[in-house]
Amino acid sequence: MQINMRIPAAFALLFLSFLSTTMAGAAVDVEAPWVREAPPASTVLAAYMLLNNTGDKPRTITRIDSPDFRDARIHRTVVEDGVAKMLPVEQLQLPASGSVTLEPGGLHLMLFDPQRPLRDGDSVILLIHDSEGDSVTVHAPVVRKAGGHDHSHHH
Ligand SMILES: [Cu+2]
Repeated sequence: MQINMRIPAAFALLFLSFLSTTMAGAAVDVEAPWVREAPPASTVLAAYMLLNNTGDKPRTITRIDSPDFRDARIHRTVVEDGVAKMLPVEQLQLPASGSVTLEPGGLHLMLFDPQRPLRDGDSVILLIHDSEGDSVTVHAPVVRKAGGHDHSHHH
């Protein structure tokens, strides 16, 4: 009797995991998200990731935000006359079956005023919203890495 009771539950779980996989496939898929650990005095951090559009229609990322920070903005680093500048990016276009990379020295997510001190090994939540009204929740590890100081420039 106990076994008979458990089998439907197992099938329900299988069905639920199938559903969530299907729903994730309809939206944007995020690979290798990470947040660069900032110096202790810094209140600005940068996050990087690979955004994949698994669908056959273009998608637009309209906003990325985080409950772990007061604010978050997508930026692009450009070098003009040998000086690195960061420009706001209002929207990120993902071509059909294409991807966009946020990486040091290029596109990145700027994270302002963490709600708690964040050190290497911690994890933060990022919410990626798109023009279809879908959103993806991502757990991004905080990593200590040298170089590519996107967060240390003027704001
Ligand atoms: Cu920036």
